[in-house]
Amino acid sequence: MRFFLRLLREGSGRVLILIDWLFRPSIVKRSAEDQSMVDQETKIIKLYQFYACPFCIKTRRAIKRLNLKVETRNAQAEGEFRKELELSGGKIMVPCLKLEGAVEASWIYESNDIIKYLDERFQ
Ligand SMILES: N[C@@H](CCC(=O)N[C@@H](CS)C(=O)NCC(=O)O)C(=O)O
Repeated sequence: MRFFLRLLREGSGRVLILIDWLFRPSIVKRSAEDQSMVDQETKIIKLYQFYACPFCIKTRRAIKRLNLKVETRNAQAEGEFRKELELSGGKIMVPCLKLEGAVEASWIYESNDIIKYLDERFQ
């Protein structure tokens, strides 16, 4: 059952990726100076995600729309990013946004909360 649910999610995710690609969002435009400030600010932001997860696709679309350079980290495959998400973020659920701080990082789960945070900060 779990396998079929995963298959369904992967399949629908790939269809969404195609739709997302066909209907690209209109992108926020900034002056070169403003964009450079935003690029500076987004250096500490990382998106932990799965490639074909519908919630991740929605979040990546918002990042694209807001014209943000946010590094994406694959948390699907076993490895350093998945482990970090579980141990430091608190659980394996994607998308999850990591905001690196001088002392510690904060982690935002839930696609709607991530998009709200990015919209409020960068729109
Ligand atoms: N309500 C969450 C749902 C996120 C969710 O269900 N993510 C799935 C992937 S599509 C997940 O992380 N599952 C954990 C796993 O597969 O290990 C959101 O909107 O971000």
